[in-house]
Formats: sequence, C-alpha cells, structure tokens
Amino acid sequence: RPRVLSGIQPTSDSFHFGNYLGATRQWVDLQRDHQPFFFIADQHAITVEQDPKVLRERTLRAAAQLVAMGIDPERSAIFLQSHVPAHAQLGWVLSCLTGFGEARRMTQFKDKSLKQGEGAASVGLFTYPILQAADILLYRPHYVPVGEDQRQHLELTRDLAQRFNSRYKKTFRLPEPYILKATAKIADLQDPTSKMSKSGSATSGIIFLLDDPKVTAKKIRSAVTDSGTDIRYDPEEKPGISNLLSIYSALTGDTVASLEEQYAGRMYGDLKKDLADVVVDFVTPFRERTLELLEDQAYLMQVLARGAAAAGAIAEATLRDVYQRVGFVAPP
Ligand code: AQP
Repeated sequence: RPRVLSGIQPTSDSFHFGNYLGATRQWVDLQRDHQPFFFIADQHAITVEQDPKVLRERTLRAAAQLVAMGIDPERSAIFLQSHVPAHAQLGWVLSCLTGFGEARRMTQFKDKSLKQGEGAASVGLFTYPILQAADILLYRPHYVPVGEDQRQHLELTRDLAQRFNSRYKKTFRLPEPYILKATAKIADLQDPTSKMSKSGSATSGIIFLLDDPKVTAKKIRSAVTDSGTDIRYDPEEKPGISNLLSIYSALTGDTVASLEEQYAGRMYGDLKKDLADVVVDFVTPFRERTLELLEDQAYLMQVLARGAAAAGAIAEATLRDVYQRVGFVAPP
C-alpha cells in the first residue's frame, strides 16, 4: 500500500475549516487504502513563542481532534514530532544541504517574518521548511496531503531529496503533494481573498471546529458577500460566495453546479442560513466527541505512544542509512 504522511501544528485551541477541508479530511479518507503516518508538529509550533502549558494542552487537543474526526489509531500512526528525535536529526543533515538563498525564497517565511517585524523572526522559523522536509522524507511517503499553501515547501522537499540522492546514493522517495483543488485554499469569511488562517485574521473570519456551534452559525451568517445578487461560483468576481459554495459542496457532497441551480434566484442570506445549518450539524457531534476524548488522557497518551513506536522504527532506519551515507562513523 502506498504510504501517506502529513502533519499539523498544535498552535490553536481548535483546528479551523481551512485545516480540515484543506488537509485533515483527506487524511481520514486516505488512511483506508494507504499506510498512514500523521503527526502533530509541536517542534514547528515553537518557531514562534508558545506558552509551555498552553502548548501541552493544545497538543493533546490536536490529538483528540484527529481521533474525533475519524483518524483511526488502529490504522494510522498518530504521533508527536518531538517523540521521534530522528526528525530534528535529519533536519540538521538537510539544512547542511540547503542553500541560504534557497531557504530565503520560501514565501511563507517572508509573509510570517514580515508580520513579526524586521529581524524579530526566529532562525527556527527560517529553517522550518527544512525540518518539514525531514519530517516527510524520513518515511519515504508516496503522497503528502496538504493545502495549497504548502506546495512550495513540498517542492523544496523534493529538491532536497533529489540532491541527497544524487550526491550520495538513492535514499529518499520524491513525494507527491496531494492537494484537492476544490478545497486547496479555504478563504477567510471576512476577507475572502485571503486564506483562512489563525495567525492572519480576525477570529470572526475563521470557522473553528471546536467553537460553540451558535458562534459558528453567527460567523457564517455574517460572512462578507459580494456585490450583485446572484449565487454563482466565480472566485475572481465573487470570492465570498464562491468560498461559501466550496465549503457547502465539500461538506454535503453536492456539486457546486447543483448548488448554483438550487439557489438560482434566491438570496445570499438563504445560502448563508442553510450553510450555517450544514456546518452546525457537522461540528456539533465532532465537538462532543473531542471533549469526550479529552476526558480520557490516558487513552490519548496510549494512542500517541503506539504511533511514536511505529513511526520511530521507520524513521530511525532511514536516519541510519543517511548517517552512514554522509560518512558518520556508526556508534560502537
Ligand atoms: N485556508 C486553508 N485552506 C486549505 N488548507 C489549509 N491549511 C491551512 N490553512 C488552510 C492546511 O492545513 C494543514 C495544517 O496546517 P498547519 O499546521 O501548517 O497550520 P497552519 O499553517 O499553522 O494553519 P494556519 O491557520 O494557516 O496557521 P498560520 O497562519 O499560523 O500559518 C496544512 O496542510 C495546510 O496546508
């Protein structure tokens, strides 16, 4: 079975609909006929300052959410990045293979460091995509299910894999990004030309999976819409309505064309009201299940321990190959 791997940062109390529709929902689907590895990127999280207590809480909340949304610990290895030291160890080797200019071209670093102000961003934020390349390459996955914002990092990962393979010996598989076009970039409800992102936007534009469903319904009913009145999918002219249609279609399985037909001649308010109901029906049981899982931390720790053992065995074997190929003497 082809292998898939992906990760998510524990940097908020709840995942948002961008994370879910852009990435983790594909994880749930792909686990059925792939060999799945999914990790919570706690080491990436500290590229910006975190309160240690909050980070610990959010890490467990992330694990609970993954299980609640349908990642099955019996099928998938769910683990914490910091539990598998090979990630950081391979990260170092790959950073020695990365050009400074090459790292500087990463647009996500440019965007995030600009927000933090000149010179304030950490070196970790700068080298983050290299650690991410290590996260991926250790497992030699075929596919990496992510949102569109990760495409450039995936290209760097492939470049580094290729460079290592040609400089030393074929070691890494070149992974393919698995990006579903329809949900590759879920937009902010208040600023539909920007991606829904916890660090970039006012919370009124973000649908958090664990928000009180009443709050979520209100956010959707207050989403910014476009000029004109017709409900049609046109991301250029109607980014707000198009985003709502994308979310609606992804959650119900109705095609965008059939939704356009269904809402022909109706008001924006009708679409928003119906979408709010669809989203509430989805998040209500999800939220209950997550809160239930959080009551049983012993179970969550057991899931993470099992995941780390499965992932660690593979990651360490790859790292051994790498160390040997770059010329490190094996420990006695
Ligand atoms: N708006 C989005 N549309 C589609 N996919 C998205 N992803 C994130 N936002 C969207 C995908 O979610 C996965 C996990 O991403 P992450 O852990 O890197 O989360 P993130 O990037 O920290 O999420 P944010 O909200 O975008 O945070 P900031 O603003 O801090 O960067 C990835 O596969 C990502 O593509």
